[in-house]
Amino acid sequence: MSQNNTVPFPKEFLWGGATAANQIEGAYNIDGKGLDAQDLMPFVVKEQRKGKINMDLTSKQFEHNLADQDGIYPKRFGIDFYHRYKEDIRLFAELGFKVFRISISWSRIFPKGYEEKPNEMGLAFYDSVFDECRKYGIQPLVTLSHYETPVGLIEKYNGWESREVIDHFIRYATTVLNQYKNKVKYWLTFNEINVITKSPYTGGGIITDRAKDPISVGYQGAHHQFVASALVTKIAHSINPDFLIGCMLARSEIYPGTNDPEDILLAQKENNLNLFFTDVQVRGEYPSFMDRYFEENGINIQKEAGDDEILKCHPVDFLSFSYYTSLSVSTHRNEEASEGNLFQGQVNPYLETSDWGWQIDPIGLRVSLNDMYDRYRVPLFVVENGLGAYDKVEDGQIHDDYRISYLREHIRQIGEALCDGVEVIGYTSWGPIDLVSMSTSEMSKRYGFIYVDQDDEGKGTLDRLKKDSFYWYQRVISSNGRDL
Ligand code: BGP
Repeated sequence: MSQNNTVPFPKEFLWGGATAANQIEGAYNIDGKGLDAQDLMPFVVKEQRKGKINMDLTSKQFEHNLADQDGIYPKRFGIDFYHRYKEDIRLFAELGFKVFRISISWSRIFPKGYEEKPNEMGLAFYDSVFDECRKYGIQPLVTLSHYETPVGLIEKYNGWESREVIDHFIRYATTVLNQYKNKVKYWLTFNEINVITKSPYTGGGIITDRAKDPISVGYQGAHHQFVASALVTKIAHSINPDFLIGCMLARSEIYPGTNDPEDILLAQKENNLNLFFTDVQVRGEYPSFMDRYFEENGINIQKEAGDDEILKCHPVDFLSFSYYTSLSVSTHRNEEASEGNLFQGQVNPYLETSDWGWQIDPIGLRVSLNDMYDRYRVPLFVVENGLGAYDKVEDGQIHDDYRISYLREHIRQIGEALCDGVEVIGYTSWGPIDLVSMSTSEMSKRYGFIYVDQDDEGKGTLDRLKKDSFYWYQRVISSNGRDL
């Protein structure tokens, strides 16, 4: 960190934690909520996992899971935040949170996604959640869509494959932006918008074997989301000019595996493919390198007249991203692949790995922050970062020094980036309270400062327990990053 030992974090730095409705709320069929894409994702037994985790559903699996009442679908029960939000937010307040990232479950507000009128009980729930945050001076940071496409829109339109979903999203977004205009300032449109091209079902509620053009459907869905996001940005600014609207990217810094120029080129191409999404949402236009990529890969995007202008006129106010790991790519054969939930590269021998095989690279976060700030010159917000690990309860205590060390090193690198001159406005670690894993629906993959007594099958008391990392993060926040 800086030589003179001053704290690089600005006074108003937004410290906090990040969650998503589908991974915490539960209550999947209560108070009028409709089903969403994640309610159909089953628990994946570890032994059944090979290589890249499949987070897509075929048409047949979709129909099966929709009717299935016997399987284990952990996102249907979450950690019962729906009934325990007061206790949980009180614990976040005790941690000293300045900000709490949460998503609104679209199908709690519009159960099938295409109704004309919202579900009042759904709106009332988030009113209470935001009131509770306000009681403690915690700013909500709200994601409008965190992999939660309503099942009604999947059945009717095959999700974001269809342009018609844009209008339904706008109706939903306008409803909640108006409803919470005095309670929420920070908004994100789509979580990890690039994921739609890796897993169309996760990112866009798209069942690939139902798509007209399966090769293009990921990018087509992304285009629809770009347009929807830009229009929502426009509407948001007219509802409340103080709103700050961000995009959200799953960022991995991509390294060349060797210094063979072919590898340098490959890494540059992969970084560009990753940053294509923020190029559109921050700079407001498709970058030129994508023309060649689309052509070489047989991808055809249907744009309508006026789309380019919409993108150009309504860029986001800030760029947020998740960062868990870096990736290495090479043209040289290397059988060993590193793991991640959706992104895979080669094993980097300089890095250690997590219990789930994700490579740990705090310096990669600093590199990413610098790269993105150089490219975009807009405020950056790290809205996800954390370590999924097995925890052991011993005499009512959890000694998670491995988590502390992961987070400490990443926060330290954010401090370094601030000293490099990068504008970083906040940090929300992923899963401040244990929650259901996105990729495998496990409960045993834990990220929290707060332990939740529940196993993979949903058994347990649901009691909340503070881990060692709880007291550590509390000190980090109260010292504004000085005491790491
Ligand atoms: C991100 C998602 C989160 C989240 C996290 C960790 O990609 O935005 O929803 O869960 O990854 O992934 P996992 O839960 O698979 O460990």
